[in-house]
Amino acid sequence: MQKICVIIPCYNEGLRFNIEAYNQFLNTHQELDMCFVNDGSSDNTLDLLNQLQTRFNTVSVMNLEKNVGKAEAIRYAVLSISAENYKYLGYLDADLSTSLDEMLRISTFTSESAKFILGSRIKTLNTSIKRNPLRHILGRALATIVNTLILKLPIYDTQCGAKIIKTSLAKDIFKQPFVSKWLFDIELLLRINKLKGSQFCKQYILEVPLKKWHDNGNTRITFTDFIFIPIDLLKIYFQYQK
Ligand SMILES: Nc1nc2c(ncn2[C@@H]2O[C@H](COP(=O)(O)OP(=O)(O)O)[C@@H](O)[C@H]2O)c(=O)[nH]1
Ligand SMILES: [Mg+2]
Repeated sequence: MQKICVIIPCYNEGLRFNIEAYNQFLNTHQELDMCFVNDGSSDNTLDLLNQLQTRFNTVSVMNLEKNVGKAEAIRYAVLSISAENYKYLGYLDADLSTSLDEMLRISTFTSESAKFILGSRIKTLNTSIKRNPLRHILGRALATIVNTLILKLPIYDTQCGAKIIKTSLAKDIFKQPFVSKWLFDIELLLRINKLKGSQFCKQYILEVPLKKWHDNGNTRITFTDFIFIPIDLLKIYFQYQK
């Protein structure tokens, strides 16, 4: 089986990067390759990533001299990675709010009928989902707006930072730059809808409830980023109406 490559964008992760968790996982698992993208960090992030690259042949590091933001950093990697080497590409936040074990678990859901897999943060008796309450409320409001007015598909959680996409599909939907900085996951879904239609979305997009998601409470998103979310939503609305 061709392997999955997980892209991990990293911007000034020096203080919160849990290199031990990465070491432990990489020592015992070869199922996932990891491609770290240093997004123009001004701290020691690149050194930490290089340490992992030296230690493990399942790890590669891309380095962007200037900061371009999460969406564009992931887009750069998706377009750079050779489609011949991987059947699926994924992406994951560096803070491991979704753990590497959970990422491995959701990767087992890939199949001919699951071409776009979303980790979903659904809090139930049987899951351990720890989110900042304000972020949770804002997330639910965002999902409601997106479901009813923009995407018109009942996707519970578009914003969880853990996704896996069939490489050929990823190459298509990452081709163009994104209009939003933090809502690019919504743009990806809109692009699939536009390219393939809603029937395809219903058939091939799979939401997998995560068993565990713990916010590490140390967000890289700034207050200004939050202010721009309604503006980004409007940009997306008009961009994808065309
Ligand atoms: N804030 C920020 N994060 C970036 C940037 N480029 C890449 N990232 C990465 O995007 C991921 C998500 O960031 P995080 O702070 O965990 O977001 P949150 O969990 O939604 O609050 C992390 O892996 C960051 O290192 C950037 O320019 N700004
Ligand atoms: Mg985070």
